[in-house]
Amino acid sequence: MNPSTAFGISFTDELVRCGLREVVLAPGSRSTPLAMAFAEAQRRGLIRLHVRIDERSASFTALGLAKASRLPVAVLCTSGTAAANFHPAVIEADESAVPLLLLTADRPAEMRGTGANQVIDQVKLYGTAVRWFCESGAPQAGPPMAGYWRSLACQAWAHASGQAGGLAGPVHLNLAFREPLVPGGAGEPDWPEPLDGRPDGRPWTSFASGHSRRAELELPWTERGVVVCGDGDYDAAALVELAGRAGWPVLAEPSSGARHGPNALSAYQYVLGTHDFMAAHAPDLIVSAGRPGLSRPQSALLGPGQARHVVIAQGPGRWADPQRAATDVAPAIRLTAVPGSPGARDDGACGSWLADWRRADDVARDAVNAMLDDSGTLTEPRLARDLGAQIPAGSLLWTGSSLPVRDIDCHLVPRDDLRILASRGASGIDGTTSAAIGAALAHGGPAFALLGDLTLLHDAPGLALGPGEPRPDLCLVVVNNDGGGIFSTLEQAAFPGSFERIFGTPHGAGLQHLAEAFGLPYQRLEQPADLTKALPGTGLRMVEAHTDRAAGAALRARLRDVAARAILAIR
Ligand SMILES: Cc1ncc(C[n+]2csc(CCOP(=O)(O)OP(=O)(O)O)c2C)c(N)n1
Ligand SMILES: [Mg+2]
Repeated sequence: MNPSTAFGISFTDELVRCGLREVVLAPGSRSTPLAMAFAEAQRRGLIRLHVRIDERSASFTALGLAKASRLPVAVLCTSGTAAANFHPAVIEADESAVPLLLLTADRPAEMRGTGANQVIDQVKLYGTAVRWFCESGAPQAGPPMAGYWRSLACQAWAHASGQAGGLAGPVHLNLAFREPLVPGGAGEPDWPEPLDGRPDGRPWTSFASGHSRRAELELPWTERGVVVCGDGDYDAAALVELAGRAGWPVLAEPSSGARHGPNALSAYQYVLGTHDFMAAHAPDLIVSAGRPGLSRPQSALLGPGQARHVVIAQGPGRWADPQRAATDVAPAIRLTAVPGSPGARDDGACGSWLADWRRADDVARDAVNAMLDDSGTLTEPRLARDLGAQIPAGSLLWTGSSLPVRDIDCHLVPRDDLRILASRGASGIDGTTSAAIGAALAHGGPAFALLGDLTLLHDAPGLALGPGEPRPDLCLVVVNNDGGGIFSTLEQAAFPGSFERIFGTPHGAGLQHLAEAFGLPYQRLEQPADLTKALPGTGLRMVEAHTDRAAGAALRARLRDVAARAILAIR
């Protein structure tokens, strides 16, 4: 057996022992030893292998798989610019703490800097975006290597998964291979040492986890508290429970996993945007978690003010406080002196605080719904609302950056039977098709994605699934407003001379042709009622709705206005 093959077999076996179940690869020659080992592992039913043409799509597919499964996913590519195409997904994985094993094949040291074909500097290619980097060195026969390769796999797994004690995230192994890259057959000498791992299928290194007790911040109860939940994979249930005990409203972004329970509001963005209500309902205490970042009123709430602002850390060394307004950062909270609980001071404090927020939320939602229903036309906010309400229990919903995630945020009625994900770490519009496909593949139930047209086009290669590839049950619902609708809601829209070309970026692409090119079933929505008929189905499919950017911006302004008036009319 040659060294490259020996490495591929033992490294793959060790990753499987660690728990690896999903691998994505893009084709190339230098990565052959691992590609062949992964294909063999798939043949033996140990892993599921996904093959993509484009490394950027491959890495975002891995991101989606890892995000939905909460397990490290390996993604393999060849040397050269192939490796650079992983970078956007690496950044998103870093920012949103998604465990990825980035396996970039490379030429051995003696070929670097020589002008050899497809050689670039891949050492620490992703800079500080990875939890750990290792330049493995080309496999060779002796000194004994099996222990090194197996230990390396475990080390990478531990850093990616967070078992090494840090925050989960991406890990980069730059793997040099010398030829021969393929198994040599019978003529090759036997490998000089046993390649076996530990007995009983155990990993080479096991990591004890759960030994560090999380310090809790003791927080005395106050009536005027709010819980703000941003994007992220954290203990949302604990925050929902905290808000329930404390009598605080939950202002939860869709991808926080916290928009459920009786205190979760659905139209909170409208409430936050209503100045007079907020002036009368300034909280004394804000507890925020995850990465909030969907609107200016939400940023204003989290900005400097009089409130005590406790930020729940996303993990070791990571918390979100873009306004630098946090008064405390803590891994968890223990609420004390809650009225009605043993030992609490009973000063009859349970007043109208939560009721006021709920009432404002109710009237805002009713006013907005009435306006959306009255027009009878298929608008972006209505589509988002109806999609969020109509998809079946147990569905996964991937929300694209830009207006889709915001429209869902403004109109999603709390549900505890949905899993909502988004790439909100770096909030790119890149890789979204692939990330949604990856997440749908891991979800194992019906999946839907709400995407803008530019977002879909940005990752059109992600639609290219070869004939032998695992296919997701995913309905891509594309809001086609022929460009970046979000810019029509920003100050840039006031500069009509250049706006359309440099911000609006119309493309005129016929998405039905794109669907056809990739062999996807396609439906066009003409009116709101069409959505119900378009959602059922299996496999990867596309549903498109044509909307208008400027009209959408005007409608959103009218919705804010009608919601604010309804809130201010409360007696
Ligand atoms: C990779 C990347 N490039 C550029 C941006 C800036 N950006 C934010 S939203 C947006 C437009 C998105 O358009 P579309 O997907 O059609 O959604 P819409 O705004 O119409 O809802 C752009 C270009 C980004 N977030 N990520
Ligand atoms: Mg658009």
